[in-house]
Amino acid sequence: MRLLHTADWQLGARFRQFGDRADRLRQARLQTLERALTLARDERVDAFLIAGDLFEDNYVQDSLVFDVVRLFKRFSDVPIHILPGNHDPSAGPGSIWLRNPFREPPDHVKVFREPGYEPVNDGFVLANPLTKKASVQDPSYQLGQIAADLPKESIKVGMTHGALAIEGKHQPHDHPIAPNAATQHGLDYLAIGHWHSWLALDDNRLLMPGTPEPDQFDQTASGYAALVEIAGRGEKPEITAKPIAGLKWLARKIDFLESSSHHALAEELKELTEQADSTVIRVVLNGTPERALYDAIYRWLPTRLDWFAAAQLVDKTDPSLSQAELNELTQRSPILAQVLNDLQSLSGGPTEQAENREGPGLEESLSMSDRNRLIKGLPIDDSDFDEAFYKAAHAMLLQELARHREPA
Ligand SMILES: [Mn+2]
Repeated sequence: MRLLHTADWQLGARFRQFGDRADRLRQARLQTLERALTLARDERVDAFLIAGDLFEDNYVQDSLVFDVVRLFKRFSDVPIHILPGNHDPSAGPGSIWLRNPFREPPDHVKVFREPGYEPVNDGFVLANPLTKKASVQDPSYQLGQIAADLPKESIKVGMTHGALAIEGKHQPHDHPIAPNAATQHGLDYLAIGHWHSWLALDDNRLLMPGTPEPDQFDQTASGYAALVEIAGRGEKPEITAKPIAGLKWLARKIDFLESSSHHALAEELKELTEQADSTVIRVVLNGTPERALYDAIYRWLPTRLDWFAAAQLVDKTDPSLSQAELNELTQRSPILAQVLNDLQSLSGGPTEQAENREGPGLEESLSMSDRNRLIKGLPIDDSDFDEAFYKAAHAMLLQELARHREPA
C-alpha cells in the first residue's frame, strides 16, 4: 500500500500580521496543495491522506471551499481521504463538510464525517474524525475498535487528529493520542495531524508530518508530505519526507548594540534578492539606536522588505536617552556617573571631564591597570573583558536606564 500523508493545511488562514500580503500566503497554500496532488499522482499512491485541518476553521469563505473541490476534481485519478480535525470538525455550526460542495463530494473524495473505514488496495484506511475543538479523549482508541472487526491479515492504516500525549508537551484537553497508539491498536501505520512539525514515533508506525507550508518563523521540520509504503501486514512502513513547501520563513534582526548589525542585514537581504518572492521575512529591531541611525533604517528597510512575498517589521527598540536626560540622571547619582565614565574609559572611548560638569565632580577615570589591580585575586575569568566588552556594557547600561526612565 502506498500513501501520501499530509495534514494541517489550514487553508484560509488569516495571516493578519502580513496586511495586504496575507492573500499571497493563502494562495501559496493552494499551490502547494496542487503540487502535493501532482506528487501523489506521479507516485501512483493508493490514497492521498489529509489527517485533519484541511481548513483553518468552519468560517472560511465558500469561494475557497469551491476552489479546493475544483482542484480535487482535476485529480480524479487520486483517491483523496479527508479527516475533519479540530479546526474543521465534522459537526457544529457552519461545518464545511455539511456545506456544499462537500455535502456531496466527487466520487474520488472521501470525507470521514463519522468513524469508519474504507478499503484501499490490499488493506483498509480506518478513520476517527474530530467532532469538536477540544476533548480529553484519545481519538485513536476508536480505531482499535474498528480494527477488531476487520480481517486479521489485511494492512490497516489509521487516521485521526490530536496532540501526542507526551508529558509536559501537550494540553490534556487537546485530543491526546498515546505515543504508541499504532502498535497498541494493531495498526500498521497511524497517520495523524495537529502539530506543525514532522514527528515520527512508535517505531516509525505513527507520524505527524507537520504543516506542508510553514506558518511560523521559528518552525523546524515543516514543509513536507510523507510518502508511506507498506509492503504487507506487520511490515514496517517505509517513510520518505518529500519537501513540498513553496515558501521559506526567515527571521532576522538588527541589534543596535552591535554597530555592524544593520550592515550585515543589508548585505544578507541583498543576497536573498533572487529568493525574495518565495521568502517570508521578519526583521526585529532591538536595542537603543541613535536617532539618526534609527531614522536612516526606516528610510531604507520597509521599502527593501516590500520585495519579499510577505514581511513583518517588529520594532522592539527603546528610544535612547537624550543628553539632557542623561545629565539629569548622572547629577542625581554620582555613582552612576562614575560607572558610566569608567565603562567608557575601559572601552577606549572619550570620558566626561569632571571640570565640565555641574554638580558632584567625577573622580578620574578607571584605567586598565587600576581595573587589573581591583579584580586581582577575585574568582573572575577576565579573558573576554576587552574594549568591546566594556563598550557593550556601557551601551547596555544606557539602554537599561532608557527603558526604566520616568515618564516625561
Ligand atoms: Mn489541529
